Amino acid sequence: MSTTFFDDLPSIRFEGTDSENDLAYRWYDKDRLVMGKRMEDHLRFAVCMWHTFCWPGSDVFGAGTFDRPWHAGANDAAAARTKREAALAFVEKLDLPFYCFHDVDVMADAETIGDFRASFAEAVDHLEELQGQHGRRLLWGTANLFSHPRYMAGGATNPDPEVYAWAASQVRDCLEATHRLGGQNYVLWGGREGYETILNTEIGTEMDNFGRFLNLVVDHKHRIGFDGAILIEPKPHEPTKHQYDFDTQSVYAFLKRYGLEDEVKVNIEANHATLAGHAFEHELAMARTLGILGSVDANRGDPQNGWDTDQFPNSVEEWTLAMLEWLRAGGFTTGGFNFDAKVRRQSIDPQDLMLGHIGGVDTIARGLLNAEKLLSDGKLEAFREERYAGWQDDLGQMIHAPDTSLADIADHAVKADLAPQRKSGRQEWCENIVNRV
Ligand code: XUL
Ligand code: CO
Repeated sequence: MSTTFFDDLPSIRFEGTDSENDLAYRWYDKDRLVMGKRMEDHLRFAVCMWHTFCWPGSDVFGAGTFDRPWHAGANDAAAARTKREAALAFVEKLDLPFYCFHDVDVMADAETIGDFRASFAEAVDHLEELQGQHGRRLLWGTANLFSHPRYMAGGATNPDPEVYAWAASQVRDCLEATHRLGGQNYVLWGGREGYETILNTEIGTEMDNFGRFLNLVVDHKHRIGFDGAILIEPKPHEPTKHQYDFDTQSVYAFLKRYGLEDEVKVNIEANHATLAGHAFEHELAMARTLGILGSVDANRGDPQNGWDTDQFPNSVEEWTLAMLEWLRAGGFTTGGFNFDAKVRRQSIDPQDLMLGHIGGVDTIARGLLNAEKLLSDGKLEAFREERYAGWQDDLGQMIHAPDTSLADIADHAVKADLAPQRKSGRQEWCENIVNRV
């Protein structure tokens, strides 16, 4: 096929804030240097296959609304091929460097394990060709262990070891494909790695099985020489009532328990943070502090409802705060910002897909520039440093000295008759500083 679905759409370029063109970037100037690094290399944007090309615009009450040619009939080899061609051409038009996929997003439907492997292998051969043709790269691959009815009770936490073995086959193939396609990371999102009711669930068995699975994945990564990162994507619930990868702190506890804290990092999704009752920047700060910040899924929720709406980012305020944490963490090594986002169900034109990405890209680019300003002006950093300065003094040092006991510290307080002076936390001043940019 020589033409693709997106042929009528233009290529998107940076035109600056004075541009009247809807189909242009206003803030994302890929070659602009920010703290010594090109914007493109900082942000490492990726387009996701599943929402952008596979989801037909359906919801729990209604059928698909998008008329993409590959949705017309069965998801057979020809339809999957057309979809892959359209997808890579689209990413090139947006001039973004990466894309991401689940195994099932890129292949024809297949029921038996043999057919599944063959169909996926065919897709991977074709993707390798398309990556070269369009000059695009793979940010991460992942196996879908949640859509097929076989996974109704989970993949690696399924009570049935036969389902676990099926999951192992999908993950082995997808990890190897990711490696072969030059993928930078491999993601595991435990969509059904949790439970619906505690009444029928052995939490201990499920967590041990999940820990074993993750250890086997890490072992396989080393066996095949994949040097990308293995990432867990935290989410507290949806589709199941409770998911074991609840948030970054829970994932860290899980990794510690199964000896994986130096092997596995997190892929933080903005709306999953919201669902866990956290701010997006909280999850970034936590991952930075625990040393497990891997990558980011850049999609927001809706503050008025409690489900995973996966909308394109459009709050510069939210992204300024996020980028501040992200820059403090030193940015990405293997990770990137993946648009795990979908346009609304009434946004049926191909152009709407572009507008969603353009808005998201510009919002994040603007957040980056704001965070750069905040860091280079240094007021917030200086205030934080001053707030904790006591820990550099004698008492702070004594508290952390290896042979200091609780009694030593208590005796010091009594002997010195300590009467600590209260100091303002200056929250409103901090907020005003942020709002000034
Ligand atoms: C679901 C979600 C997934 C993962 C990949 O909420 O975010 O799409 O990003 O499985
Ligand atoms: Co995601």
